[in-house]
Parts: sequence; C-alpha cells; structure tokens
Amino acid sequence: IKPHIDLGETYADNLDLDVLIVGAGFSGVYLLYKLRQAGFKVKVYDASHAFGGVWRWNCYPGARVDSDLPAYEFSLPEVYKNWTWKERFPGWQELQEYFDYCDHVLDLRKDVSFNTVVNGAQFDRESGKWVVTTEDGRTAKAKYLLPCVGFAAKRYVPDWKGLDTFKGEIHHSSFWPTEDVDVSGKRTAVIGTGSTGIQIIQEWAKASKELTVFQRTPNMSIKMGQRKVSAEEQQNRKHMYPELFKKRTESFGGFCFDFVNKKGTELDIAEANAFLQSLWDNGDFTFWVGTFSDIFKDQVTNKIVYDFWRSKVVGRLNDPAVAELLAPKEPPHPWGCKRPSLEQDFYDQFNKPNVHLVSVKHNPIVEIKPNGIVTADGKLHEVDVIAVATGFDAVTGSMINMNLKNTEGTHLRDLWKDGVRTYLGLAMKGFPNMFFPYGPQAPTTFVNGPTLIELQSDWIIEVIKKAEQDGVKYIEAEEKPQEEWASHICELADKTLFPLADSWYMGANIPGKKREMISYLGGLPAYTQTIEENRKNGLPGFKLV
Ligand code: N01
Repeated sequence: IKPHIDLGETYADNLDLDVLIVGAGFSGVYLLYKLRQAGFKVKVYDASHAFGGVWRWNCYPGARVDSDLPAYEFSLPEVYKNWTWKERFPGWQELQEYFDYCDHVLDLRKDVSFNTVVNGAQFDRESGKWVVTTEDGRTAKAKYLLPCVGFAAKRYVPDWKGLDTFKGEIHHSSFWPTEDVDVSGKRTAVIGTGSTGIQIIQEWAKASKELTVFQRTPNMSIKMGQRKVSAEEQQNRKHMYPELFKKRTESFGGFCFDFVNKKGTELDIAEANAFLQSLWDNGDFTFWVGTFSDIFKDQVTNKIVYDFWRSKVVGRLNDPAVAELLAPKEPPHPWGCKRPSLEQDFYDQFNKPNVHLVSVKHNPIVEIKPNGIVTADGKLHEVDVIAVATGFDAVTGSMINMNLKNTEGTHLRDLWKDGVRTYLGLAMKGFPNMFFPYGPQAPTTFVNGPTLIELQSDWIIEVIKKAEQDGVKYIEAEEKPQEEWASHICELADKTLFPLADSWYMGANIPGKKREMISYLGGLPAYTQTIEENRKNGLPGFKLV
C-alpha cells in the first residue's frame, strides 16, 4: 500500500527531531497533536497506511469496540463537538472513519510517515539523541522517543505443523485483508474464542455454509446492548461530555462507571442476583468492572457472578453437551480474570445445524493439512477458509518488536526475558528520554484505552516541557525504583484472583513467556495519583542529566 500523502519532509532520511512517535493509533495521535501545539518538532512513524492503529489491522468481520459511547474517544472538544457515531458500540469501519475525521480536524497527516516500519532504536548518551532506523533504510534522530505501539502489535500464531500447506484461505485476525473474504457457500473454521473469535464467529455462522469453532477455553461473554444512536441523542448529551470525561478518569476501569461499594458476600443470593440482573440489563462492561467491589478478590463473590452469568447463557443453548462446553458447571477460571467479550448473538449460533463446536482443550490441533485441521484424535476437519484468532504476544511483544536496544546494546527481548522491568509503567533504565503510554506495568489491560492514554500522555508532555525548560539532556529511570515497581505490580496482582487464570494478562498464552502480571491492578485513580505525585515532586526515581 502506497502512502497517500505527498512525500515531503516527513519521509526524508536523516530527520532531526525533538520527538519521534512510533504508532498512529489513539496514543500517537494524541501525543502528536498536543506536542505540536506545545511547539515541539514532532513526527510519527506508522507501519500501516492510515491512522487508527489496531483498528486498521484488525478489520476482520464483526470487529467492534466493547466500550460504549462516549468512553472510547478523545476528550478533545475540537474532535467530539461535531463528530457523530452511528452505534453505541462502533465497528471497525466507524472507528477508521473517526480516525480519518481526527486527521481532518487536527491536521495530522503532514507529520506522519505511513508504511514505515521501525526496525531498530538506540539512545546515544553523548549526543543525547535517539537513533531510529526503518525497514526501508531511513534513519532519524530525536531527543525523545515515544513508542505508542499499543498492546496488540505482535500477533501470535501457534507453531502448527503444516500451516503453510493449507490450500484454502487462512488469515490471522490482526492481518486481515482489506477486501472482503467471501465465505458464502464455504466451510469455515475459527480457531480461538477470545474477544476476536467471538466476533468472527457471530458473522461467519451466518455467512458461511458450515462453521467449525475450535475452542480451548470458553469465553465468559456478556450480552452487548447494541443499538443505533441518533445524531440528535448525541448532540443533546454533549454538554455533559466534560463531566463524563472527568468521570472516566476517576474509575478503576477508565469508564463512566465504577465498582459499587458493596461486597457480593454481604447480600443474600436473591439480592445479589437482583443486583446482577440490573447490571446485565445495561448490556455493557458494568457487569465486569462495575460490579461488586470484591469480585476479583473473593472466590465466593466471584462464583456468585459466574453462576448468574452461566444461568443466562445455558438457557439460550439447546444442546446440553454444547452448553457444558460453552458455560461449564465448574468455572474454568475465576470469572472476569480472562477478558470477557461482549456478544450480541454468539451463543444462539450454536443452536444452528451448520455450526459445530470442537473442544481442543484435551484434543488439541496437531496439524494443518492442505484441506483442513487435524486434531489429536486423528480427525480431519475439512474446511475452505480459516480465521486464526489466537491473539497476541500482548503488551510486551509490541515494544520488543521494534528491536529496541538499551544504551549498552542489549536487546529489550533479552532484558525482559526473566521479567518485565519499567518504572511507573512509563520509562526504563537504559532507555533515556523514552516514554511509552499504554504499555506494560501500567493499568493498560484493565482500562478503557483512550482514558489511560490521555492521562499518561499529559504526564509525558509535562515532563518533556519541564525537562526542556530546565535544560535537561536526558531523563532516565533508576534501577532500584524499577525493581520496587515490579514488586508492587506483583503484590497488587497477588491480592486478586487474576493469577489463577491462564490469561494473556499473565503472559500465559505464549509458550516460554514468563508468567507474571503484565499490568497495574491498583486501578486508574491510584495509578494517576502515583505518577502525578512523582512528577510534582521532581521525578524521584529518575536520574536527570
Ligand atoms: O486474543 P485472546 P483475542 N489452539 O488471546 C485461543 C482485545 N480485543 O485476539 O483461552 C487453540 O484473548 C485461546 O485459548 P485459551 C481484548 O482486550 C478487543 O481474542 O488460551 N486455541 C483464546 O481462546 C482481547 O482480550 C476487542 O485457552 C488457541 C484465543 O485463541 C485482546 O484484544 C476485540 C491456541 C485467543 O484469545 C486479545 O483478544 C478483539 C491453540 N494453540 C480483541 N492458542 C473489542 O474491544 C490460543 N488459542 C471488542
């Protein structure tokens, strides 16, 4: 795909910048706009051909966001005042349009080099500059490097024997063709039932002749209260947006709602179920991060929620054996400790004669043949098209992918081999003048993206501005505070049920990856307070040279 902007200075070799941003999704766009306003010379490199980050790559059938309006957008009045969504939970097409609109009103693209893949970056202490190289042979220098690469930039494809021999069409969800994949009259397969798999399954169950779903662990999906939203309805609410955007910064999950001040165990079961029913009727993530305060800490409360959820699902399924696979009597892991998806008619699809469910928990996929998928029991499941929805080397993989090296020349992959180390989920020793929003050891995976991204980005901007005022050559995290932050991340996780689930939150989905909590579990307000106090107190834990 060719860049559709003129190849001006942005595409030049030997750029010398104040700030280089990598990634043109929510973080990259916000930082570009705000840093440029503050007077810095900023450019963005992005591997795709347009704005939107994950929303450009993950354009698989049914892809849509699980955060409802207006949580999942910028709080910038210059964007929201004249922008109108069509659905309460917008799909990928609308999100791409939203980013194009941001480009239009914020005048972004003149500073973005698309189709540009960063393949190396290292800080030079002597010059006080990052040296960043790209796959097409360009080099840029910048005083500050801001990786804005999100948590899902490195896809995971299991190492199946014969993968290359498949004669039909096969696509990973995050590398989906921009043209339609026509499955009408075809036998399709979806491997994986995370948030992605759920969404593809809903579409392909309707569009293809036969669909076979390969499920390893059931997803505990919540009913999505999807609906059309009118321009008038949104316009009438816009005066409330400043208040709503403030509210989303004050909740655990970065939404306009929060956990209730109530433990599941304090109520009798009828009261608990009545409360859960009221959340269920919302049709959103209140049923996940807006429920009992002890949902992720107390096994009893957690089981109350699981049983309620199960009762909602089982009643929709005709075949008890299928019901037991999709919503087993005994929970496979504590409720909500793997990311639940929102679904519209996912469970209903399994009542159709053309939809088949194969559990690969104890009967894994062992080989891909030219005409289908072979499971350990020797059965060949013949298919024409495969969607690989097996997720990501999440959070850490995105940054490792950039081939970052510390000032000693050690690759980030090797530095994080035995465990992630960052300071405040924002910076790292050996990587001076590098800050990363929405990365590891921040609340990233438990928080609505735009909320956290704006808070962290504002912190980064203030730190850079102050450093420039004070004539600082570079800012670098120190080792001891980094170790303490890593311990803090583990301590927070150990007080919860999250470590009991084999999730990508714990790095458990990637063979050989260290099992550890990858995100900060203290909630957004505590996190924001910590980083803001650090900044206002003169950045303790950082060395300023
Ligand atoms: O990836 P996942 P995802 N054989 O890792 C299975 C966000 N997102 O792309 O659970 C068979 O969650 C694996 O099984 P198991 C969201 O934060 C948001 O779905 O490991 N199966 C699992 O079922 C989400 O959490 C939105 O046992 C194998 C699936 O593949 C994150 O992105 C939409 C397997 C992977 O699920 C990632 O979601 C989409 C194997 N060898 C994504 N290996 C919205 O906002 C793995 N699996 C709506």
